[in-house]
Amino acid sequence: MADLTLYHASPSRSSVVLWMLEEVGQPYDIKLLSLEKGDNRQADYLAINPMGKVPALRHKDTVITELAAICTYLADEFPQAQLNVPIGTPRRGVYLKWLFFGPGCLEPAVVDRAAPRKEEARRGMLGYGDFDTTMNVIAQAVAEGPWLMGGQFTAADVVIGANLRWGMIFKMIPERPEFVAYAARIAARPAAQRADAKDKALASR
Ligand SMILES: N[C@@H](CCC(=O)N[C@@H](CS)C(=O)NCC(=O)O)C(=O)O
Repeated sequence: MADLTLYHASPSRSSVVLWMLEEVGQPYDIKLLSLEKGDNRQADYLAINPMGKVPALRHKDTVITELAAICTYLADEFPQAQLNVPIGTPRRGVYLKWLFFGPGCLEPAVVDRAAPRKEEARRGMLGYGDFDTTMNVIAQAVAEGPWLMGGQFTAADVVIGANLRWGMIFKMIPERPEFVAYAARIAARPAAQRADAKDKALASR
């Protein structure tokens, strides 16, 4: 049994952590849940994540939830994979900005657009401001690339990149040339390819 166990539904937001685990390269087990059958609402899983959501990651005796937190944790815990920017480096501030930008700005901007409110919220009330500004900020960062932190691929690319990839597949994010080129760079990564293949096999079970 590996020290790391991913509670996963295939495909879902936990697929982001599956990719991250492939980037990290440490052994891990998968506990597959069916959201359709409501496995995530059963008492044994609610004891792991009371939110009833995937992903959750067990590392030894500790359970971590929230995909951006899990990716940040894995990058710091296994620095040999060089997916983090270490404490003590000012650039870490920028790296953390992108890790928080995923769940704090990108995801709410995309979800709000897909499921709009009856009454439009004031820009100042929304943490992401507005959809177009959010997209422009990311487009500029990935255009400079190849990765969000320049030459170094990091956990921030997993968090933001997965969201862009899925968002474009589901037509929730515009296929801007900067995003398409960034997604192609991601798709060429062996770890992303391994994760995609594993997820496909798991989904067909
Ligand atoms: N804030 C969570 C969101 C996780 C999430 O919404 N997961 C979905 C799958 S994509 C889920 O578990 N849905 C099942 C449900 O809510 O019943 C994260 O970023 O990890």
